[in-house]
Amino acid sequence: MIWNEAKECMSRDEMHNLQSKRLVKQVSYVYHNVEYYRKKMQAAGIEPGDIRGLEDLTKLPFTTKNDLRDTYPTGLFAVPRSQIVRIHASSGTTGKATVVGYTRRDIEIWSECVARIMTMADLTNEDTIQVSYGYGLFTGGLGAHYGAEYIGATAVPTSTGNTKKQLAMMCDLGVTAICCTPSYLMYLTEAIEEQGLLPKLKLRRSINGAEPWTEEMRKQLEERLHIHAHDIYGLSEIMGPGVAGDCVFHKGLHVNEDHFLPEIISPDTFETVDDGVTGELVFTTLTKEGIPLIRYRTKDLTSITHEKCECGRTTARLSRFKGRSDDMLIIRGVNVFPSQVEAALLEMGETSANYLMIVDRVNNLDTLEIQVEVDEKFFSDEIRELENLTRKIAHNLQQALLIQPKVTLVEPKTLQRSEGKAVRVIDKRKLV
Ligand code: DLL
Repeated sequence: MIWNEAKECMSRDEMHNLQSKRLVKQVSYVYHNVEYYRKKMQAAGIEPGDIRGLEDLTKLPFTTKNDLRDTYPTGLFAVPRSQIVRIHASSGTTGKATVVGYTRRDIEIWSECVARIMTMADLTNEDTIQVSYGYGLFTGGLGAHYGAEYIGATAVPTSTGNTKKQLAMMCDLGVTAICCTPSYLMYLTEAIEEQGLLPKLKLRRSINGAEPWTEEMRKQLEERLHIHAHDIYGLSEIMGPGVAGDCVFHKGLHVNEDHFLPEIISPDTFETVDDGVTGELVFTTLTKEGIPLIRYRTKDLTSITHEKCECGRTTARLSRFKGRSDDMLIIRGVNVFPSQVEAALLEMGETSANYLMIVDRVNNLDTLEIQVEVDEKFFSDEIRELENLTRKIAHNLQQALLIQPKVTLVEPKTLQRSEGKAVRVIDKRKLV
């Protein structure tokens, strides 16, 4: 089944024309409604009239997370607050979150994009879909939920955590599909095996994303749970889950290209690279009203193909994501930048900015330990004082990162110094 055949199967020429038309409109829209963009375009010597179609795309300046930080919280919104019906947020590179806003039409389009991807994964209104992504400022829960309702399926909004309840719902309600991070599905798989629940499950599909995973991990999940596992990609800045997803042939993630225009660039030269060559994914929103973004650098590394897929869809496909070109970590589905740790530590004054993040995966769940060097002035031999300080640091870091790290204090000048780039992160996770 294809949710929107007219859009997902149009000829490449038709798609090119549609994207060109929408690009011209979106550029004029941001120019006239977002002061920051107007100034940015003026500084680059560009007027909306200079952009006549896709061939002029590369004349436009890039947008990065820094632009969102500089305009925090809502400086890139293109409509008054009265037209914003929903806010989501994700981690910024320092203390400040990245805030995004949606109009009613944005939510409608988002829901359709997720509906297309669920349909690609063979889900229909006959399915019962458990949504085990977090509901809240994170886009995963509500994004998947609206898509599930859009196709008329039965949504079960369990959100994250409470594995016992998750498993009870799955068994008792005859859940046929689950949306969650691949690492959480791996964790659930172990619990299912341990408790011998597989015969009680009706699960047949999963839709996993929000973090990098491998083809090997997909195969393992499929074999151990007797399901088909699908990849879903998205990011808050562009929309949330549903920017792209893979069909039953698993030959790359189909981009909802009539709404999000993809480019792959070399992160070094910023030039467009050829189909099949790995580079950084850049998106221009084509129909966004709340927070339209022009040439947004996702920092995600992948390659693209424009060949028609066996499933009949003609939309461009992205290869499985290969990592990122910046230092963002995804820990239990939460985006974490080392710079957030640094900012939080420096704000406290009692610690130095010397820290080491150790990320691991134990029983399929991510763990984060942060070793922190205490400032000489505040270092004490009193165990109670050190315990209090540890608790305080852990609390502040949890507030900043939105996940609970294990904090270990180390004596001044014990973390290894480096002559070049400081090593701030040791990621011991193996993706399989
Ligand atoms: O993670 C949106 C989402 C929710 C996608 C649920 C899929 C499922 P952010 O929190 O803004 O949004 O994080 C976006 O997560 O730039 C990638 O680095 C990473 N990411 C998301 N999906 C995938 C995937 C959501 N399928 C960032 N494979 C992105 C690899 C992914 N990385």
